[in-house]
Formats: sequence, structure tokens, C-alpha cells
Amino acid sequence: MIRPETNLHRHAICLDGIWQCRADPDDIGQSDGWQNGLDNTQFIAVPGSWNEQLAESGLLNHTGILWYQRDILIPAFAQNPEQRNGQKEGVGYDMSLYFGSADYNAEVFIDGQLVGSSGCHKLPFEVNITGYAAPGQTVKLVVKVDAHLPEHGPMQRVTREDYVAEKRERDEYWPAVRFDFFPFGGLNRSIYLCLYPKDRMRDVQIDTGWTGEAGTLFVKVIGPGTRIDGYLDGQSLGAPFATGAFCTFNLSDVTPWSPDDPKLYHLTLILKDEDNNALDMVTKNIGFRSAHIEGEQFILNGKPIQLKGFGKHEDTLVSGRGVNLPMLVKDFQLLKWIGANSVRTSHYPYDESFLDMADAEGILVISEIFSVNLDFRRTDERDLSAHKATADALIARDRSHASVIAWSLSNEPGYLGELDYKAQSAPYWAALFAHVRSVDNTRPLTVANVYFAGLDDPALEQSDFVTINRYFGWYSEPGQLDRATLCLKNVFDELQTRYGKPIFVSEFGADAIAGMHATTDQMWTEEYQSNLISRYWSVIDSHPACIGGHVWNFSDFRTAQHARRVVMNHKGVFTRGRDPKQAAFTLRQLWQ
Ligand code: BDP
Repeated sequence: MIRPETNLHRHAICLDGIWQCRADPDDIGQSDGWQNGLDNTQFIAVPGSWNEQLAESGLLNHTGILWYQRDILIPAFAQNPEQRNGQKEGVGYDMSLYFGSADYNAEVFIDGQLVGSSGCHKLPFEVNITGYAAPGQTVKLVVKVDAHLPEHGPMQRVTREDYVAEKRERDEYWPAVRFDFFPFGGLNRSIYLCLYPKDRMRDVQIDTGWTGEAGTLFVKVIGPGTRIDGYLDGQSLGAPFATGAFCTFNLSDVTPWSPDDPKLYHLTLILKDEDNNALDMVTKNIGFRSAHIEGEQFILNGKPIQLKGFGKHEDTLVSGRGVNLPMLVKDFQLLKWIGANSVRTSHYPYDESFLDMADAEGILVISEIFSVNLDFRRTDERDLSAHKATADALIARDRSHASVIAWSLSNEPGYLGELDYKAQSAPYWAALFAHVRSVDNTRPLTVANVYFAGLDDPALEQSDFVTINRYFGWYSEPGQLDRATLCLKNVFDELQTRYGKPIFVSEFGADAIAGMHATTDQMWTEEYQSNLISRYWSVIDSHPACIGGHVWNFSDFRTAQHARRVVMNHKGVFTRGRDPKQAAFTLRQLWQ
């Protein structure tokens, strides 16, 4: 899948705006023919989650089906690209709809006909609509979005009944979720009508590296034709190369990409026919860097790096999980202000605009698959094959981004303390890690370990660096920071002896309600959060095997309802509106 872009040969027409929608709590829409067009609609912004936008219509906790619709005028020039770019007369464009994602599943209808459906969760999908939409005509686009998660996959569903059956009534969130964030539903990312030349590149794989002296570039184009011309910042890459095979370039006069100097180059690929006519063009911003593990260190461009940053969420007021570009820009301002150099895309792949910003601003990214609290009492071959497919789709989308330095394959498997977790999960992790290594061997792999899974977690054994989430001083050792920091140090020592790999703390922190204060160590206050973070940081900073830490969380975020959550998870060092708590100033001093 090639990301939408507009250039001399391709056109990407953004369909974002105010659409119409209708909720379908009883799943009657399809049998009542809603795919042909909706009545009794209300307005909804795309991108954006429905839950907060339409809370007053009773949709805050709606985790079922909602139908979207809008009309699309198919440009008349789609009939005859000659008018636009000098192609052969009458060839016409192929057309598709590109969705940044749909949460969590979608079916797409044009004038009542099913034209396609979504793929892996939290990742883009594309639906070919050539033949369903005539140039110059207006068609009705209807999208049925279903926010239910499947029983099997890297992100398994949980139901209200499951909590009761497992006698875990006190763990129940409302709406029922297996994770500690709100299950925002909707078309949360941009949607494009794409027009493509018939003879075109079908897929492009771009990998980059840095040898210490030169940049390396690997390009593979899938498509017809025999000839691709490549340009880097307008300079020819040399002789044309063929489609269908990897082509390698060694570039001695490029500057490496790094957090201090996030140098990007503009790569242009042009597909040509035998007569040297340009047929298609694809562009990407790329950077050259290397990332690997050596002993107990994470090495970036030949030098050890300490990771300082946050676990985040895509979560903003009213937009919910919907792309919010002003807040995206603001968040990168705040990351720079506080002195962070890295982020984990907890707990799912973020919109690609996040990675564009990370590439440009020099923020390192650990990119995570949508997989939380995988329950190994329920896993079988279906979960593993969906997990592999999701990894493939994530890597296909993100492998060309310089900022992405590692893949996190899951967050906190074994959370339920399943008795057989180790025996049941060991073959699963071995197969998944082997698969991902065969798809991308240029980035270290990890899984975020939870306390309950133990330090002999088979996922840690497979990991290139050992990643842990720890809440000493919060869920255990409450209010006792001396005990908490001692526990942390003991875990580091034990992990170092057991694995001899780098240790990374991907989550630590404490809830703080902005404005709550105390002179003594008191949970929920700004001072306690700030003290806990600085005490943890001194352990992280001083342990030889620890490569850094990410505070949980960058900002407060909405969760499903539970007695231990005050509407939100308040572990943010910024509020949901991005006002700093005391911990933000503490971190700025530690990290600047
Ligand atoms: C961790 C989870 C994270 C939660 C956090 C917390 O990985 O999603 O939000 O705990 O409880 O276990 O704040």
C-alpha cells in the first residue's frame, strides 16, 4: 500500500470534514438497507471519535456500530488524465479510498454496493473503487464502523460477562475493555479519494541505514515496467533500476539522521516506460541512521543513547482518538521543552502524521502493535497469525521512518497472572519474534513486561532489550518512596544477572490530580508524582544496564469507568489540556 500523495501523476483528495452519521446499537442497519443511504442522521466530524462529540446523544459509552455517510464528487479529469499531466489520452485513472484507520472495523459502500473492508486494527486500509464511481458524477459513500474487538487477535476483546465468569467483578471497566484507556470508536484518521495512473507502482519498500561513514538505501518497487529513476533531494541516484528486486545505494555524502540533527532527504521515485515516458511518481522523506543493541547498550549511529521520554496516547478533548493536528504540534513543542528524546506509541500504532513529526523533530519512536494484556488462556493459532499479519502491516507502513528505532510487539502479556503463562506463551513468542525478525532485521524488538508475568517472562527472553512497566510506589509500596526505589534497583540487578541485555523502563509514574498538594509523601498529589519520578530517575540514570525510561504518561487521558479512575488516568505530567503539573518542571530540570 502506498501512502496517498498528490504529485504530477497521483491525486489525493482529502475527504475530512463534517459527515453525517447514525448509531446502530441493535445492528439492524444492514438488513434495513442503511448501506444505500442513511436517514435520521446527525453531524459528526471526521476525523474524530464519536464518543465525546456525541455524548449528549447517548453515545459516550457506545462501543457498537455507527454508520457514516457523505457524498463524493468524482473529479471529471479522472476520465482523462491527459488534461492534467500529459498522459495518454483516454487512459483514465484507477480510484481508491484510503482510510488512515477505522476503530476498529469498517465496511465501505458506494451507492449501496459493498466495495471493501478494513484490515488490521489501527492501521491503514485501501478500497479499490474503480468501476463503482464514474468521473464527473457524485456518489454516496457509506461506511459502517463497528467498535467491537474480535475474540482472537493481538488485541482480544473482553466482555462484561467475562469478568463475572472469572469472579473478577472488581476489575470490570465500563465499557468493558481489556486495557486502561477509553475504547474510542470512529473514523479517527484522515480519508482520501486517490486517483492513480493505471500503469503505476503498486508497492514500495524503503529501508535506510548508516554504516558510520555512509548512508545505505534499499529500495524495492513492485509494479509493471522495467525502469525506475531515483532522486535524492533532486540529485539522480545514478543508473535506473528495475522493479521487483532490491536495489542498494551507498551514499557517501549524506549526513546521518539523529535526535540532535534530524536531517531528512526527499526521495523521489519515477516509474518510466521503454520510451522514457514518466508513468508514476512516489516520494518519501527519509533519514539515514543505524539502531542496534551491543551488550547492555542501545547504540544509535555507533554511540550509546539514553532514552528519556514518555508513553503517550492519542487522546484529546472531544476529538477522542481522532487526529488533532494542533495538539500534535503542541505535543512536539512540549516534548522539546521538557528535554525528552523518545516516545513509545503505547498501545497501538499512531497516525502517520505523528511519525512525520518525530522524523522532522528528531524524536525516537518505539512503535507498538495494538496488543494489550494478551490472555494466554485463550490464545491459539488464530491469535498468532493475526499478530503476525498486524506486525507485517505495521512494518510495511512505518519501516521507512527514520524515527522508528524499535518495535514493541505487545504490552503486558500475562497480566492476569495466568498459571500456565510461561508454558503457553513461550512457543507463541518464539514464533512471533522469529517472524518479525524475518520481515525487518534492522530494528531491535521488545515486549513491555508486567510485574505479574515475572522476570522469567518468555517474551523477555526473546527481546533484544528488556522492557519493563513498574509501579512500585503506586500499585504496590503505596506512598513509600524509599521502599519503591529499592524494589526498582533490585529488579534491575536481577534482570542484569539473568539477561545481560539493556534494561528499559517503559512505564513508571503516579496519578496526580492537578492542583492537589501536600507537604508529605501523599499519593495523588503533584508533589508525590514529582518526587516519585525524580527518585526513579536517579535509579534509572545510575544503573549501568539501564538505557533509560519513559514516564507514564505524557498527559492525562480518558479511560473507561472504574473506581480507581477519576474520569481519566491522571498519570500525565501534563493535564489533558496540556497544562504542566509540578512533575513537568522536575523532568525539565532532569532532562535538559
Ligand atoms: C500499565 C498499563 C497502562 C496503564 C497503567 C496504569 O500498561 O496501559 O494505563 O498501567 O495503570 O499496566 O496507569
